Amino acid sequence: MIRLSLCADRLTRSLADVDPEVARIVQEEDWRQRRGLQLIASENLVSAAVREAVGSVLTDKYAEGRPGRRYYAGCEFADQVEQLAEARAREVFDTDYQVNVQPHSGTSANLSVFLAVMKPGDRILSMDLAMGGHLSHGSPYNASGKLYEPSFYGVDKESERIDYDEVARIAREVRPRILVAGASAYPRQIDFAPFAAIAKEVDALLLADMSHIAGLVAAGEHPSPFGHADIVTTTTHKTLRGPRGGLVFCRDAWKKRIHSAIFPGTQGGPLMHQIAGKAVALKEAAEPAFVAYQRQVRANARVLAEVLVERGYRIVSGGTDNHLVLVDLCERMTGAEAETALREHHIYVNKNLIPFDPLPSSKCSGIRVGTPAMTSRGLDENDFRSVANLIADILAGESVEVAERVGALCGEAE
Ligand code: DSN
Repeated sequence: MIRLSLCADRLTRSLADVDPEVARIVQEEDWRQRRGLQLIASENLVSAAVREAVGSVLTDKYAEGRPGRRYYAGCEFADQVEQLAEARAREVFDTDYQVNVQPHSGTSANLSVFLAVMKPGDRILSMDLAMGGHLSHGSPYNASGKLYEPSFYGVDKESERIDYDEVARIAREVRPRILVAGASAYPRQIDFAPFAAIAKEVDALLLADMSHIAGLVAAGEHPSPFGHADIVTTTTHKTLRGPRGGLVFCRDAWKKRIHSAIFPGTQGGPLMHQIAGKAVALKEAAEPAFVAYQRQVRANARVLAEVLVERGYRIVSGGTDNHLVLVDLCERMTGAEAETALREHHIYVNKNLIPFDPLPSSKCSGIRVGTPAMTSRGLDENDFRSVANLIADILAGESVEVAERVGALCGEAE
């Protein structure tokens, strides 16, 4: 029958066959990722298994609601995969907190938390975006800063680390409803115990946004916020090495409000294919190889910082405890110029403000360099020594054999 064969055709024809234009773009992005050094600290490379789950038929299913209590029929497999993701999330982070695996992103996870526990106009105290914080923690450009009243703490001018006494001083003054511990460009360990003590003293809730460090936390390579924070949010696609998305964990008392703030509060139907990918990534994160991977991520970041110091750059806070290095370009060029120069040689970093940066965010005095993605490709400390020297050579305008050296590192990574 013509009708049937047309249907079958639509369901089975390949992307390259149906849409060569998009197929080409995907292929070129695949090539760009393989032939370059991916050093953007918030990026990583998922496994083929995660990609298979994300590209599965689960994308077709509407499953509004929670497992076992959906608004649509036919959710038995959606329930299974979501319950699996929830159980694995608790196991990976060794926690009995409640979890919701439906947030589409870290920002939507944070917005749902704010909706759950605050009224418009309530106060948030978080790290200043210009000091390493995140847009969704009260930036005036984000809904979190438009609906709520934000105040910010920064880092100490000398140590360029969080000064917990200063956080406490501001918290006493501001009396926030929520204190946020979490950053997107902070190379040092975050100590959740003093944050919890401050929150308790001023009667605030502590939200730990561990998006950048979730993989390190899962592997025991960074202290855990569980047991300290009332609510923990994370993205799944950074050091955790899953598909794009978010998770929210909370103590029992906040369970009902958090679930309903995610759906129907801020989202409609969950992305079941993404949730399947999260489940796979969380299984991978429970394997011993994941611990070895996270140790290598940190070791690589340390070498990167050391060599850049040898090459005359200043590293914000003097080093790194995690997966990223914040490089002060010491006025030799702006972060924007460095980003462009490196990109021309297939090395991808992002311009970044450094603490107390005199330049605007369109220029920046620094770059942020991260090790998760290239460590996923198999690079070790020796390779990262070469990566750091390559970066320094390019920024110094020495382009001798740069293409070959980048190519060798990418080949190394195959
Ligand atoms: N955009 C991410 C980062 O680069 O850190 C945070 O959402």
